[in-house]
Amino acid sequence: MNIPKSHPRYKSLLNREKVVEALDRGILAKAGLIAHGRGETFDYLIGEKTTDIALRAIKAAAAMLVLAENPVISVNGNTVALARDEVVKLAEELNGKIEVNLFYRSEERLRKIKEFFEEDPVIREKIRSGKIKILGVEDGNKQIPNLESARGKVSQEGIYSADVVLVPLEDGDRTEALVKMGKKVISIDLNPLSRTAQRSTVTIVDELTRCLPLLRKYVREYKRLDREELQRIVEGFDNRENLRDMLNHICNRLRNLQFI
Ligand code: PTJ
Repeated sequence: MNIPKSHPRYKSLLNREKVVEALDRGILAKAGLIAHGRGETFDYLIGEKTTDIALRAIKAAAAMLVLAENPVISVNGNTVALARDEVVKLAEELNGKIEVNLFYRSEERLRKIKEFFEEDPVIREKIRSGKIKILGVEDGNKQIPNLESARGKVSQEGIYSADVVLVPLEDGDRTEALVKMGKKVISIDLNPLSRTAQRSTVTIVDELTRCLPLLRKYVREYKRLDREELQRIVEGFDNRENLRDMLNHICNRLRNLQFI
């Protein structure tokens, strides 16, 4: 569909197109459409902008990623459909590790998602030269303890040995299991009430495609800071307080919204 750039909901419609296309290609789980719709609803309530509250979480997440020894970006169908290129750019600023980890896991979807990365010549070259690694497809043979869902299958080189895992939009059980393993989990989730949001070390309540470029910007900037300064940024952040602020923001907006 040709969406005119002047359309007030251009970005949102473009993202819808991307998820629908990814469904047709077998990259997105069917339930991914429902998850996307839930995200849109929360974004409406938040105001479809990166709030200062989310920005505080983005900064803490960036500092945590720069401090990490072995960070991994976990991707599912929705993340790849919406933000493949941006995920690659962020991974390049870190150690290059991206792991495909699916709730509705099938060998076919794992393969299709890997192929989706590889079909872009620029990304293919980055994979060939070792700048980027797509893990979890052939090497998902380690098990996250106490996690029965298919998300429990992870790569030794990736999520299993990671100290910090970036988890854009997912269901909550894995976050809890990763935190129990002693890992720090940074999640991106528009729903501040979700289990993922509540259990993460740092929760960025913002739309994925809006916050990833910001996260990358701060990662680049923070690489120039010393470790003590980075620690201060991380320690100065309180996730529960941030989530509470976000809920208050939504409540205030609802109270003050007028019909147009
Ligand atoms: O690809 P798979 O097989 O791993 O499956 C992925 C989905 C997303 C289907 C699966 O993890 C799932 O069912 O997730 P949930 O429980 O629906 O949670 C998804 C969360 O992401 C919801 O809280 C949404 O509000 C949120 N969300 C949706 N779209 C976005 C988003 N958050 C940020 N940016 C978005 N674009």
